[in-house]
Amino acid sequence: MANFETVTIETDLLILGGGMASCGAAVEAAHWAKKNGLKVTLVDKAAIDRSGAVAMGLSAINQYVGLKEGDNTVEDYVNYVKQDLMGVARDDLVANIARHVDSSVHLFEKWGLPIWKAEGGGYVHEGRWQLMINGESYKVIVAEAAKNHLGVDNIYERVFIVGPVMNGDECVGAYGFSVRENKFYVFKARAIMCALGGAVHVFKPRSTGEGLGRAWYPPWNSGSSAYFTLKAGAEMTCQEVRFIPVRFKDAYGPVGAWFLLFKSRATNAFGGEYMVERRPELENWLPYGKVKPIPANLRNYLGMLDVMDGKGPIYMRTDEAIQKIADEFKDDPKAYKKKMKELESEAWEDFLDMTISQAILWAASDVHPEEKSSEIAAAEPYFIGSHSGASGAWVSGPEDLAPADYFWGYENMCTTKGLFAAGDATGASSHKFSSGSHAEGRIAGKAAIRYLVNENPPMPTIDDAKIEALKAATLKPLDVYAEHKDFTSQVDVNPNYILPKMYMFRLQKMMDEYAGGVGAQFTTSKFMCERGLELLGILKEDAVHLGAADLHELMRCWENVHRTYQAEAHVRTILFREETRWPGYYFRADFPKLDNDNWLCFVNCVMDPETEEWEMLKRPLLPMS
Ligand code: SFD
Ligand code: AMP
Repeated sequence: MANFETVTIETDLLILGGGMASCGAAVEAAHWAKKNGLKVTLVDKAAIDRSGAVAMGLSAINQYVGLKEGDNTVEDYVNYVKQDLMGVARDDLVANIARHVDSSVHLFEKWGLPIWKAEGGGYVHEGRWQLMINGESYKVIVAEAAKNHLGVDNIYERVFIVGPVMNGDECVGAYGFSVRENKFYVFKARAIMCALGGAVHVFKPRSTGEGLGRAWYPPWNSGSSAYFTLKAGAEMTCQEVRFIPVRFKDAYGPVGAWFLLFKSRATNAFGGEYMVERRPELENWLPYGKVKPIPANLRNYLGMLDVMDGKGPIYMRTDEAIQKIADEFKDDPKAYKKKMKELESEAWEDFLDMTISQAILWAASDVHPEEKSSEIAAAEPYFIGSHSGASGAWVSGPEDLAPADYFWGYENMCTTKGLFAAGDATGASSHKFSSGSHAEGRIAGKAAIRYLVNENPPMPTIDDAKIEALKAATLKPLDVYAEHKDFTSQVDVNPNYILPKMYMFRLQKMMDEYAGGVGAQFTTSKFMCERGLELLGILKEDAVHLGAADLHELMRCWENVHRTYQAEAHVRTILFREETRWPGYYFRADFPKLDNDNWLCFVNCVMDPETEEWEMLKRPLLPMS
């Protein structure tokens, strides 16, 4: 076996991941831990200054309720989220985040994040819930606060978490390895918070050759939250609710600022506006087809109908939108010129703040947004419980809001005792985005400390033999590669192992073809899902033959194992829900309609961590208490 030192760390609360939710958890948990003499430790596969989805920065904060300003109520936000998800969301979880999110935003501002201010005072809104920011350094600012509260000695960077350490049905820690040194890590903890992000590259991306790796959500979020919680025996929810973002084509520039701030139209190649011409289609999806704003998946769907009718490409009319705003100043040439300059720079900054590659693509292809429209397209599916998807762990709500069936003692605790989750790792509480994920992390971090204080669980003991077995399994791809690499002259073609990239291509191909990816026009059926599961089963058998030449490839191997479990949870749940509830995200060709009588409910699943047998469950949608 590869020669790796084993490093064991004991802590009271272990925070997994260093993204928005974890940085929120760190700040809050550190505060309460200090009062109670407890230790909090955080682990990230990368460096927290630039890790996770906000690594490149963001140009907007998408959840701000404005409670102090009297702009909206918590109920307004709950209604918005529920409507956008075609009726399927946990009111108690969404409300809990909505009532705390503004304070996270105020903290960001206090820590130095520049939020745009209107001339008469107050924040500049992109839309009803969204604030414009100069967010290139957003993550650096949020990470700095987490570091200051936790202390850098309690932060482990560049340590990849492979999975949970279980004692029976209790989660007692996590294990993983350094991606820079030959070290195997075991973290023993009395409570654990999982916030390892969403999942990208489970489906075949649109770019498979040149541009491979470019995706909307970060490719380094690879399904670790789903794997960790599933392997800890936690119940999962909404695993069918993937997110398909419509984005500027090929470099995935965001559309929110264009639709909401610049009030741009999107039109097909014939100049027709699908949101207007296809309006009658919305009658087929009532009551959600009639709500405002029209749910994201239905907006997608109307555009997709145009594409399927051969009316593509679809264009964002940036030129027209900019011109329309500037025209208000056309009687004053000096003011007009100034406004044009300002709009032009806002257009570029929107991308430079969070999707730099889109600005590069514009520059490389001679696009002047004030002169020329740009193509937009529906992207490949992503798993992201914090945005407009909903997949994640099924967690307890807060005592004052959750109905009895949704409450088991501590906010954001999974159905596995002592394991908490937040951000992309929790389901049925969509539209939290960066700010809501931070707020949810704070909620979970505080609840985890309360759990430690109230229940005082013992520091776990973990059998040495179990640690050795986990270590051997974790490092196996290095051994497989070392043993067989000289069998062929070409390292990527070898009958004795499969390299992580090949494995990923295989996973992506089957998900694309059988589970409704871009290549299948987002369409699947019972028979396609069943065949997909058969092929996934064979892929899982082959995972033991993954080979890794170095630490980086070892990480790639485990990322792909994590993706596989996210994929399986997804296909099983799509198969179980016999209706089409989110056209524009996916279609069940054999059940092409909404079925509110039978399926206005959550679909949950649990995987037995040992036998890996799955149980599918229906859970009722209950209002807040
Ligand atoms: O415009 C392991 N998001 C947006 N949110 C906004 O508020 N405004 C926007 O403008 C947003 N847009 C946007 C967004 C994201 C991206 C990528 C783009 C545009 C291009 C969404 C938010 O970013 C998102 O909701 C939150 O970041 C979610 O927070 P969290 O904590 O659940 O996930 P994370 O921040 O990605 O952090 C994950 C962490 O886990 C680590 N990790 N560590 C150890 N071992 C492993 N195995 C690990 N696997 C992952 C990561 O390194 C990271 O630290 S817009 O498009 O809507
Ligand atoms: P996006 O850039 O698509 O992630 O959008 C940012 C925010 O604006 C999210 O809260 C979206 O739900 C919202 N949004 C984007 N486009 C629209 C639209 N056409 N109508 C209403 N809300 C939108």
